[in-house]
Amino acid sequence: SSADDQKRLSGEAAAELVENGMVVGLGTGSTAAWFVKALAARGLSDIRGVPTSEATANMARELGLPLAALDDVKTIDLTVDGADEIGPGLSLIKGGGAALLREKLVWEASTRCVVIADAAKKVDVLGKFPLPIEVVRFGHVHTGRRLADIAAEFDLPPPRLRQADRGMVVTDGGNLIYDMASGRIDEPAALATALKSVTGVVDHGLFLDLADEALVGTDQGVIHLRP
Ligand code: DER
Repeated sequence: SSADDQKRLSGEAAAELVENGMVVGLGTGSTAAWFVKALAARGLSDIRGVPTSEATANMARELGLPLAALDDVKTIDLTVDGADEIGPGLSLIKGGGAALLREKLVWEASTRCVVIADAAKKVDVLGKFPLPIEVVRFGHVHTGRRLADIAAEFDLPPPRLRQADRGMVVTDGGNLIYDMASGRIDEPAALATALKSVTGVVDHGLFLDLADEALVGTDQGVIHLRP
């Protein structure tokens, strides 16, 4: 099956986890879009969705899913979201879609977080996918230099400002993204701590000890992973 088929299978499997009455965190990206679509198709009468991006909010609204703002709910029962890489212990790299800050805030408010993905996302060690780092716009070139110093401590090349065809990528929160190419991240926890200590860094795409389980679409159907 193709990667898109595998994404759809995992998204549809995750939609079955939702029960009426739940507050559901709605992830961002192409895999999460399959989940949102499948959830809307269930037509549950009493759920509320908390979107992790404007893109997901727009899609959910078009599909008639009732939404709530994160601060309007006490807790989120279940969040379903994609990932760029799924590593050991369900450690993740996220942020390919530049939504990592709202995603991480929704995840941390959730009782249960389920990752959905196609088989290619599962890796033995994190880091083939460049690590996204969210940076405030003010003085970002100087922040970028401080990030380069951190990268050098981990023998990694200097992170690069993420550009799209119309210039810098700006997140829903008005921040910028620097991507840190690595090849492999042997000490994700140490790198996460080092990045958060840099003035101007808001957060990064390492999601460590946040995923409770993963539903991965494969050629043999959906496999269920736990940390
Ligand atoms: O940006 C994100 O964190 C997305 O969840 C991303 O990691 C997965 O996007 P995809 O489902 O389109 O591959």
